[in-house]
Amino acid sequence: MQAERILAGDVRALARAATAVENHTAEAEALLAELYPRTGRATIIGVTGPPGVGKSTLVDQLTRALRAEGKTVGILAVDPSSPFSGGAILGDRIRMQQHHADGGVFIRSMATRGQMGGLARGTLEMALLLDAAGREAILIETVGVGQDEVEIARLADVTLVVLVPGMGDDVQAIKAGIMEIADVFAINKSDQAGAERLEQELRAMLLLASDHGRMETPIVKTVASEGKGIGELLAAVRSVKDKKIRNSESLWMARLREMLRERLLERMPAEALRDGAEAVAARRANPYEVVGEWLRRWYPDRG
Ligand SMILES: Nc1nc2c(ncn2[C@@H]2O[C@H](COP(=O)(O)OP(=O)(O)O)[C@@H](O)[C@H]2O)c(=O)[nH]1
Ligand SMILES: [Mg+2]
Repeated sequence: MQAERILAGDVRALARAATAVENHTAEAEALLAELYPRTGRATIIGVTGPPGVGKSTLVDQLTRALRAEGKTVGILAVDPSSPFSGGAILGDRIRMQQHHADGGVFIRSMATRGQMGGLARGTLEMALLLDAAGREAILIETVGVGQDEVEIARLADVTLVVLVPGMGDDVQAIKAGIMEIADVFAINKSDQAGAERLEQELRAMLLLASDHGRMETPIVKTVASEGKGIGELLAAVRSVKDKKIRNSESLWMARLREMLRERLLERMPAEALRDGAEAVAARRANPYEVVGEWLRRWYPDRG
C-alpha cells in the first residue's frame, strides 16, 4: 500500500520511505523489493569535485533548468565527512529552501555512519526509491574524490566533475581519480581568472589519455552563481548519456552487479567470515580452501 502511494508520486510516502531506506530497516528492504520492477527510468547525474567549487550551486541551477522543462527532480546530497546526518550541509539546506514549496523537487542529505562502502549502497537504494517514485532526473552531489565518491559516481549515468580556476597543482593531484569517472567537466567560477588555462590543461590531460576515448569528454565553462552555461552543461550531460546508451548494453549492469555482491557478503554469517579469517591467519587453512568450503556449503550444486 505504501508502494502504491510512492508509485503514484505521493511526496509524504516518499519522504517516509527515504528515512526507512536511510536506516536500512527491514520494511525498507521489502519496499525496495516491491518497487524494484518499476525502476530504471530516471537519469542519474553525479556531481562531484572538491569542496567549495560550486557543486551545490550547480545542482540548484540544473534543478531550475529541469523544472523549467517540467521534469521532476530528486537531489541527494552526500557528505561522507559529516559525522551526523546533514550537519555540514546546513548551508545547502537553506539555499535549497526555495525548492521546498515545489513538490517536483525532492531533497535528501545523507551522511555515512562510518560503515565502509555503506554510503554507496545507501545512495544506490535511495536513487532506486526516487526512480520508482517517478523522479525523472536524480542529481547526486558528492564531495571530493575518495573511494566512496568514486563508487557513488559509478552509480550515475553521467558523472559531472566540477573544477575551478586557480586550483593549480590540485588538478594534477586529483587527476588520477577524476579521469576515470569524469564524463563531463564543468569549469565553474569561469568569471574568475584562469578558466582558459584550466581548460587547456584539462584538454592536454584528456589528450594524454586519449586511448580511452577520453578526448571527447566535454568541457563546459559555467558561472553557476549567475546561471551561466547551464543550458550547455545540460546539453553535454544529455549527449554523453545518449552516447553511453548506444555504447553499452545497459548502464545498470555494473551498478547492479556491485549491489548483488554487497548483499551477498552482507548475508554471509559474520561468524563464518570471522572463523575463516582466523583459520587463514593462524595458517590452519589457506584462503583457497576456505572459499572452496563456503561455496560447497552455500552452493552445493556447484561444488
Ligand atoms: N564567483 C563565483 N562564485 C561561485 C560560483 N558558483 C558558486 N559560487 C560560490 O562559491 C561558494 C561555494 O559554492 P557551493 O555551491 O556551496 O560549493 P560546493 O561546496 O562545491 O557545493 C558559494 O559562496 C557560491 O555562491 C561561480 O560560478 N562564480
Ligand atoms: Mg555543496
